[in-house]
Amino acid sequence: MSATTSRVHFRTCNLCEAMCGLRIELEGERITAIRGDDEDPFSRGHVCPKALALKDLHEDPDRLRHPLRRTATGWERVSWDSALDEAARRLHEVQRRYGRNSVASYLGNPNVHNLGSMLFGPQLVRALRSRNRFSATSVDQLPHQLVSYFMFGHQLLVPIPDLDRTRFMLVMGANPLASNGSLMSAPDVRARLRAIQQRGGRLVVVDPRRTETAAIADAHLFIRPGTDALALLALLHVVLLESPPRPGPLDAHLDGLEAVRAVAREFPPERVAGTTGIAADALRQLARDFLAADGAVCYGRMGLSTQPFGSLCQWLINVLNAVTGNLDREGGAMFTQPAFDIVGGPKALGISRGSFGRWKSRVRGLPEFAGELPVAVLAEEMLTPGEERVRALVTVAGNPVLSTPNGPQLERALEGLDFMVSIDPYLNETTRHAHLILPPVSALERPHYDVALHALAVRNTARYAPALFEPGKDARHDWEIALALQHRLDTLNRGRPSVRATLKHQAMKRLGLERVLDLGLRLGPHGAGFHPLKQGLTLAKLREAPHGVDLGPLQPCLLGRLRTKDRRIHLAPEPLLADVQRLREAFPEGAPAVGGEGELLLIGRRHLRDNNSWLHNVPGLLKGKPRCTLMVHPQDASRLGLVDGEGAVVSSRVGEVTVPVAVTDEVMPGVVSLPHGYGHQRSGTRLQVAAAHAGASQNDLTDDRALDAVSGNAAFNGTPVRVRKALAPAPAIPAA
Ligand SMILES: Nc1nc2c(c(=O)[nH]1)N[C@H]1C(S)=C(S)[C@@H](COP(=O)(O)OP(=O)(O)OC[C@H]3O[C@@H](n4cnc5c(=O)[nH]c(N)nc54)[C@H](O)[C@@H]3O)O[C@H]1N2
Ligand SMILES: Nc1nc2c(c(=O)[nH]1)N[C@H]1C(S)=C(S)[C@@H](COP(=O)(O)OP(=O)(O)OC[C@H]3O[C@@H](n4cnc5c(=O)[nH]c(N)nc54)[C@H](O)[C@@H]3O)O[C@H]1N2
Ligand code: SF4
Ligand SMILES: [Mo]
Repeated sequence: MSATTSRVHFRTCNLCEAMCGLRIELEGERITAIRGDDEDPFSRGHVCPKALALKDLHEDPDRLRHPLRRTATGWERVSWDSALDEAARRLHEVQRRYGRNSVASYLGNPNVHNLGSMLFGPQLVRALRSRNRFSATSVDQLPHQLVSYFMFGHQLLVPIPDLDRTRFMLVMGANPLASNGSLMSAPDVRARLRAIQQRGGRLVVVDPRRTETAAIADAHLFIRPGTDALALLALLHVVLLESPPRPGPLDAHLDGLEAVRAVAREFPPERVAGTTGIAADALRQLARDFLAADGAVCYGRMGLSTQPFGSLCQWLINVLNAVTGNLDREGGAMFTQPAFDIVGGPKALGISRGSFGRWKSRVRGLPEFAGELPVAVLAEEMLTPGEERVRALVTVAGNPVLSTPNGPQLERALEGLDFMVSIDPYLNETTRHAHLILPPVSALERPHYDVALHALAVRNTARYAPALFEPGKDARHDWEIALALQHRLDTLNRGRPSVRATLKHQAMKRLGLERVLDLGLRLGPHGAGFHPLKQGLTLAKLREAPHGVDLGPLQPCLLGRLRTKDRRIHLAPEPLLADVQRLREAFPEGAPAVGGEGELLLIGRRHLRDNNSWLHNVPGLLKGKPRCTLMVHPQDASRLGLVDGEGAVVSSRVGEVTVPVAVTDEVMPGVVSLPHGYGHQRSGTRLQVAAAHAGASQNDLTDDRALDAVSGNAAFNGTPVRVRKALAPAPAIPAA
């Protein structure tokens, strides 16, 4: 019998945006507990049930540990060298035959939570030299970035609610109690929202569903999906035309106020009440309460970004915060100053301030933003014949079959590709179409620092953790895979090996992650620079502070960080102003905004125990009642003959799914809600647990033609659907 030693390891949870500090207890190499780290100054001991999944994911027998190569009969294990050589050679061959743009890339959400991918991923994409770059950005927060680029001159100068000091928070289309906050990293968001009320402030939620967040709010207003831009214009109408001006710290730096006022003039609350479903009095009161508060902030997330007027919504939110004097002010919408500054940071990171329309997608002519095209066009770029048709794909930490609109069409397109390689730890709905799968180490085998999320947090903090486990000898980090593939592609593109390039590659490899991070920390706003005696952050200092370092509350800083060429804040960027015409046409005066005859509007939802598509192989998170149900209002249910717990067939322009019904007045009449990220019934995957809790994919219904017209972001929310009673019972979803 050998005595095992116990030890404790501290790290940050990488699963959602909240960055909770974890205290992981081990006996030898076995994890015995994962708890919240009480000494983390930011998360103060908070965790959610997903934290435990880090252990399950690490130990998951389905998680791939070696590169796999597809054969006629299944999958075979191959060596890293042969997999990387083959991947580079085949991508290069496709590009040589059909042109650079015939290879596309798709980067999924977990890249953002991965230090190595943040620092080394962009270089792999660059080595592909293709205009067909895609990512989860365009099914998520693209409107925020586009609007920040237009208004503040940098796509990542995204205003963050000053949650801990605000006295009035208007939440539109976000459900932080389930999502734990997004573009608002805030561990224990429930306590932080409650604290607003405890200091005498108010929380108001505008959502077509009475969500978990709405349930703790002081007021909840139902809104018809897709009509938020109208409601925001009405709020601006009251603020700009019916109320005395409220001076703000940035007034002298705002351009375009008159243009905004002219638009707002057209939309008094009475003009939008019928369409939005919010009474004129309620809108007027909301605007006045917002104005009266000493520090107010309007915050809108997925429900506003992923709808047909996503960019208008995010723009009008920034305008509302600015004209009420709440932009860049304590208690309002502020800008984080992270230790590793991706806005002011080194260009080498590959994060540009943004760009718009430098090229267009081949088939539909949608504009690029910051070097990427909207992923809603990916399938058509593969399926539509012609020069530069996409014939090969690289996916990195993405599951677009389940996460992008019209998933089934994308599946058909993937089947027709000449070549596909996926950097991913799972054989799932997307990677099953790959020829090669290159699995990285698990999250516990890598060092962690949240380059992206520290930059979007409600407080300036920094926290670093070394790897908990040594990766196996034959395991590769995401960044190592990216760098190795990039080097091979560069060599093939050059046509001959180059001593200089090889030396550079070796230098990068040796330099490694941690030295790049140290450099970023030293050069950042809280950094020590290179002066040995200067106080300030270095990686060494973060290593000495395993619970993280508190760098204080957000500070007004916009004027110093503004990146517009004229150093002004642009309240009325032309492309957004112009899009108001589309809004007028979509909702003429007096128009009710329900779907067409017999149609219901489908919206999404998140649950605390899900995380997009990829935590469904963790048994502990699937306990309890099945969650992939269609919420239907009792009135609609009785009209359509739908019964709680029985099946319904939901159909849209692009597809059909059968799901169990949950009858509830949580959703407003005319609206149905289904979560995304399910649909694990597809054959040929290696996800034993998920397959037994398959559910149906919401993106078998969402439409690749439904977009926010300005940015090209997917408009998942408000998909018109028809619902009928299923004749056969819904496929059984066994409880765990
Ligand atoms: N547990 C869990 N946490 C997560 C995730 C997860 O899958 N599970 N995903 C993570 C990711 S990638 C992200 S981006 C964030 C997202 O974070 P959130 O945006 O907070 O998450 P959602 O739950 O999608 O919230 C969107 C809300 O918009 C509402 N809505 C839908 N349509 C409309 C509309 O037209 N108008 C208005 N006003 N509201 C509308 C929906 O009812 C829903 O309540 O969550 C992150 N955190
Ligand atoms: N209908 C609808 N669709 C949506 C949404 C919605 O609200 N409604 N939400 C959208 C949003 S906000 C987002 S962010 C997207 C997410 O879209 P995606 O990023 O495409 O999908 P995920 O489900 O997050 O899948 C993540 C993939 O990364 C892999 N992975 C996990 N960790 C790592 C890692 O460390 N390294 C590597 N290489 N791979 C890893 C997983 O195995 C999985 O294959 O979905 C979007 N889709
Ligand atoms: S809230 Fe997010 S960061 Fe915190 S433990 Fe849960 S999944 Fe991890
Ligand atoms: Mo997301």
